[in-house]
Amino acid sequence: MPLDPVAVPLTLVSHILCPYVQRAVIALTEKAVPYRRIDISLSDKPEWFNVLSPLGKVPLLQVGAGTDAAVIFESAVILEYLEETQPNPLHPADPLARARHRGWIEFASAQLAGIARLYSAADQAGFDREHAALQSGFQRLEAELAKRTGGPWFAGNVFTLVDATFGPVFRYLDLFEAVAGLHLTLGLPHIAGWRTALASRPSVAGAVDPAYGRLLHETLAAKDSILGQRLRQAA
Ligand SMILES: N[C@@H](CCC(=O)N[C@@H](CS)C(=O)NCC(=O)O)C(=O)O
Repeated sequence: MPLDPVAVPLTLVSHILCPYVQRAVIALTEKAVPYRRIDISLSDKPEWFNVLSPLGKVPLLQVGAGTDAAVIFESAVILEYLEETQPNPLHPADPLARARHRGWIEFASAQLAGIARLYSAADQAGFDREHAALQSGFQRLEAELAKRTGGPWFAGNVFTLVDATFGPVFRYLDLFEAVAGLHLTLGLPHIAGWRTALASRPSVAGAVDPAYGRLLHETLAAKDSILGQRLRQAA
């Protein structure tokens, strides 16, 4: 039974650049669920956030209001909760397909972790290692996409949570390509088509603030890392 958002308000505690927040925003938008968003600073976390967040990470979904509100943490768990309580399913109905999709959501998280290691790598050897690992992950994803019938989405013609989780992954690649000349999905046509479709999906395009591109660029360029150096040189 879907929750009544008026009776049970939802609040997404967020950060302007966080890719894990974006997946929740995309799911909420696709499901047309009203919610309130609160952006916090992660370099100076508010005390109320430290109290609420067991892992000290965004996103958090607060369900309800005031002292009775429940807190859900971990983006994949938030997606599952929204799936179980809100309309417009984004998981396949078939249990086997659903389990496979959960696996690919985990794969998206692994690629995000790899992207964070890539932009933080302080020496060339570490950068090259992370670059190769990410490329190999995208090749594996390409092989998976090649098996599907139809497109442009992960599961063919239906937009699912796997799409919601890869939109934020590919957003990083847009900056890496445009500014740092870094091409992680070159020669992978299925991913290329998927990226184009995701970039023009309103829920994906609208999941970030208009200042996102500039802020991401500034944040990564400030890093004492190989990629930070490249971005500073390109500025
Ligand atoms: N596994 C978590 C990852 C969330 C995460 O890493 N959030 C980052 C921002 S994108 C964060 O809050 N970092 C703050 C910190 O680690 O202190 C999820 O899926 O929700």
